[in-house]
Amino acid sequence: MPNRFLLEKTLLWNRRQLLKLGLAGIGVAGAGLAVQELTRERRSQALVKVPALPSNAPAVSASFNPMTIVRDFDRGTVKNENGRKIREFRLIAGTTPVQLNSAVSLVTWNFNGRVPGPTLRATAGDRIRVIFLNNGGHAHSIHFHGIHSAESDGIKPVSQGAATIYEFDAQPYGVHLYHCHIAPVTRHISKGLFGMFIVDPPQSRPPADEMVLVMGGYDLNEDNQNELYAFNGLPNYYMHHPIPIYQNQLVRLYLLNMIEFNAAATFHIHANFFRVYRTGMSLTPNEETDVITMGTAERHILEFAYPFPGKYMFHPHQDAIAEAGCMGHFEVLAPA
Ligand SMILES: [Cu+2]
Repeated sequence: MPNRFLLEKTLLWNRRQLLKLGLAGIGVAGAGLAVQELTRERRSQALVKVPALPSNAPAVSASFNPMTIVRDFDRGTVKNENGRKIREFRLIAGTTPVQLNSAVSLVTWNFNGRVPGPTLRATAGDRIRVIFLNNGGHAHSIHFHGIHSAESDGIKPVSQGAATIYEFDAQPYGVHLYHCHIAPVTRHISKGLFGMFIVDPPQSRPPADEMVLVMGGYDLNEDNQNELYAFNGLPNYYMHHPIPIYQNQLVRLYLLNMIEFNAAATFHIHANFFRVYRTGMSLTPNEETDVITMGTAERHILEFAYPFPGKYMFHPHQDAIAEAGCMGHFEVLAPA
């Protein structure tokens, strides 16, 4: 994760808060496990050809670059405590001004300096520990989708400057999400406090070029309507900076709709069809189509491969949403 150093520094600075949470002494015994995890991941990645990212794709900051967000998965720190595998994540709520287009700058509320927040990733059955520090200036929280106890449900406000821990088992496998749950939730979400949470099945899915797209909307004047929309935080970003993929390479797209104020958003890819794994909860596809409708917080895995090189659009087929920023391209390249 690009901003790990920054996070460590911030959390070290807040060691007193960690001590209060009883966490300061935890986490020395997991090195062997972490190496095993990395090796498994590298072995499966070695089978997949992924084009280099375009070097001219601009970033908002060191921690916020939609081109790297596409293939950036945060697997946390793996630890072993009393024989139990723990996967520990650190999330910090903060505020970041973002130039959404040449005319509009917005102070986003976000996790770890980016919209969407980090794509957290675990395997079914892992014990998840999320250390949450709120530096966001308002009360916030993190509510995870999944199956867990009421105490870990993340609806209690965490005040500015305070920290808390959410702990639960990663279940069920699928593609899920997390978001702030402080009222008005529409405002906290539409300003950027959301992210994807992937729980892999115990048996891995076949190797693929895996990527993340999160659809969001920005209500700039607080009239409960969105004036701008985006994939992965920045309106029209992938329209100007297409996502490179290889011809005939299986792409596994983790797709989440976090658009508030619109009852639903659709998603369509040009010149192709995709297989849909609804909520990512099966290893066999539920249907094959070229446009899918998703309510807020709905998410799916889509799989496809492009047989012909060239540039292909992807966007919601509600064209008003597409034309207000939710628009992108894949650049399909002949294999090198
Ligand atoms: Cu919030």
